[in-house]
Amino acid sequence: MNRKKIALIGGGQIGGVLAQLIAQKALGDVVLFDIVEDMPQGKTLDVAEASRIDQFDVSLKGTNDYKDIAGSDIVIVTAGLPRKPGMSRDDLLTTNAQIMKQVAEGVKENAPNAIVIIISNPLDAMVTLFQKVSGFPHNKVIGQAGVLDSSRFSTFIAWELDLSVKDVNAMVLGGHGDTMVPLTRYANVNGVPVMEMLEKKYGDAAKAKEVMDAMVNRTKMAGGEVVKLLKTGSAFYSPAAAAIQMTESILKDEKRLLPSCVYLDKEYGAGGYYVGVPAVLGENGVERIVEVTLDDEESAAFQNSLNAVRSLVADMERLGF
Ligand code: A3D
Repeated sequence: MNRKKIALIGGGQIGGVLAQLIAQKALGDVVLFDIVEDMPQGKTLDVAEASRIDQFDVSLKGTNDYKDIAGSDIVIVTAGLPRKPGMSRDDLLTTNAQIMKQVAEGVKENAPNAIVIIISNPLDAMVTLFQKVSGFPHNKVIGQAGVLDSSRFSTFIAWELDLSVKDVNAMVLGGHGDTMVPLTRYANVNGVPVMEMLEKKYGDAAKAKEVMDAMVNRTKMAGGEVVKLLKTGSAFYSPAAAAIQMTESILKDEKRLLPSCVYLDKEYGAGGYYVGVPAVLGENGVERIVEVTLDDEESAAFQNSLNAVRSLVADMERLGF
């Protein structure tokens, strides 16, 4: 059997949706790992029992044993605590760093050739830590944040302009926190600049800017908006959908240009940090990093976000990770 194998580390809210989406899209066989006994076995059984209805033949296995992830082509990590109302992503640092260290050791030992997508927060620090502990090549350790943040931004633009989100192209760069950088100047609807459409709608450049600023702020706070409403956890449908888009691009070698948390050395003057920028994702993981031309204001915002990532990583190192 030549099916791809996808291991999901963490069988909570996002892990469960990931298993279902992978099955429905028949992307490959699924192994769902969690430390909680029986739960991943129960979730995969539940998803598998929809196979007749959804017409898929992939196998699904729940497990508490890392050995079952052997031979995985892709590993998606959601292990870790989600936010509660009032918490920032960075508040999760100590607990999730301990978990991520264990996960990196388990993946290194059992699936050394996998390409890894991290979703656990605080995202930029968790990707950094996974790569450090596993020693995997940088092109094979990627964080998911930008695809989701960009989808949120695109959704708000579509609602504002009252048109299909399918035609909206908008990208968010930077770290996955309040300093993220939605690129307003590049945002367009099938090539037509969003700013131009807003100016026509309101007949006033100042009002158009005000509306765009509000969408930018909502994008930055979008994760917290969901946390506040859910009260018991954070977003899970949309982060899972985002990681699936990245997974598909890698497994099918689509080479899509997706905003991803990737390792930057000389690019963007980052000097050895993981942060969100557009990257081509294909069968080798990160195949290319695309440097967007930023004006002074965008560049300052990106540097500010990079500094936030630097200080988060420094905090993590001070904690001994
Ligand atoms: P949740 O439903 O709590 O699932 C996390 C799972 O991790 C639980 O089932 C735990 O049992 C499991 N777990 C804990 N410790 C370990 C361990 N050592 N090994 C393996 N599994 C373990 O959370 P969730 O699925 O809602 O969110 C998962 C993570 O994703 C959290 O850190 C969130 O903050 C993060 N998240 C990121 C984004 C991004 O866009 C980056 C969006 C939403 C959530």
